[in-house]
Amino acid sequence: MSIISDLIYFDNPAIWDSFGGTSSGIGGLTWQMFIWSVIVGLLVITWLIYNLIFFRHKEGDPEPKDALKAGVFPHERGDVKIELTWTIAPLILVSWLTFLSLAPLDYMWDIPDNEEADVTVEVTAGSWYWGFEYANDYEKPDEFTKCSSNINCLEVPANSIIRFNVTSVDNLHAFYLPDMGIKQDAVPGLNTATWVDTSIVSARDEPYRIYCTEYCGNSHSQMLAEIYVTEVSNA
Ligand SMILES: [Cu+2]
Repeated sequence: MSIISDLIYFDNPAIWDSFGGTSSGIGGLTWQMFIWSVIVGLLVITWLIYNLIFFRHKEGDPEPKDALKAGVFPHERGDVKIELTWTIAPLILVSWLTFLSLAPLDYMWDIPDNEEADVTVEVTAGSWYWGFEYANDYEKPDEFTKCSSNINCLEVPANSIIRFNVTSVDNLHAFYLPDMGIKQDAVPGLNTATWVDTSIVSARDEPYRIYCTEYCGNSHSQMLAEIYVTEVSNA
């Protein structure tokens, strides 16, 4: 697969797999964001170094007529072609990346409602803990044995759609599960929601980590919780 077609095609499972990802679509996007950042970065840095070296003022150089003067915009240096290029090229690039972002954003924002989700979890953030409560009289399967309390520990079934209703009892926090690619603000007085399909991660005995990713005071960095993804026979 050539680098050109990698840049053009949104769907690229092979490359996403090598990035340790979970979905071909989102992986294609991540790869594109990365490679375009490298290309733009290289162009800018090369251009900067070229200008630093070739336009450096040397001893004995005469003062040019378009020399920079404090407070005066050097109109003589204008170049319509360059101006148009660095306006239009980034515009096309940003429009393209925005277009690519629509599909994964739509996927993320298409949150299953309580009936569509296999499990709905009420997530309550407080300084500094995560509280979890199953909603809709969900009956905990017998296989769920890993959490001794519903503070800072959550167990969910594998291969299931989990909806999280998130809120906070005091100040801003943010519910963050990097392994599953989700993050949602926890705002006092506001009910936010997010969801995950647990088939994107493997069921295992060790937990996945949950972090707070909105600075919320002294013990923000210790505001950690665990989520276990457990194989359930009748899920
Ligand atoms: Cu925090």
